[in-house]
Amino acid sequence: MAVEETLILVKPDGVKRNLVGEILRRVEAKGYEIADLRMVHASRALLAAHYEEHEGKPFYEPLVEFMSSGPVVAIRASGERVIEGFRSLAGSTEPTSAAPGTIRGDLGRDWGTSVQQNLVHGSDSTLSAERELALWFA
Ligand code: DAT
Ligand code: MG
Repeated sequence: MAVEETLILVKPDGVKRNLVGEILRRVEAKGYEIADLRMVHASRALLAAHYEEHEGKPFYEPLVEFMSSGPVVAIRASGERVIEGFRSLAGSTEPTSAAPGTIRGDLGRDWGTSVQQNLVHGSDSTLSAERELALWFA
């Protein structure tokens, strides 16, 4: 299996809660390499491009609103099967029911705004990883 790269985002809730270090620690402890990292207060245009697959869904507007509510940390991580591996570290989308041991399961919960504040984003395929890395590390 070839070495892959993926885009990880620590979302505004993770930054506000001072969990950047804890999330990076888990990525590094798993053995992935932090190849690049930047803090960004994302523009609406960047978020629209990033979340284009969700445009028109009921949660789209609140999602873009939330993602522009504060800075996020964008990480280029690399390693064998890192795309799948980080999705596994992150846990399932809903933090309340995400498995303990995962980032969302251990550190996230429902704060009254449904599944929105789930701390991290991770690319879900080689195609989306390539597309998303080009957006965030242009
Ligand atoms: P994931 O982040 O696990 O890949 P996704 O790509 O389906 O999940 O959705 C992107 C983000 O949108 C997700 O992290 C949180 C939000 N979201 C997804 N489904 C939602 C829903 N039913 N209600 C509110 N927010 C939702
Ligand atoms: Mg997704």
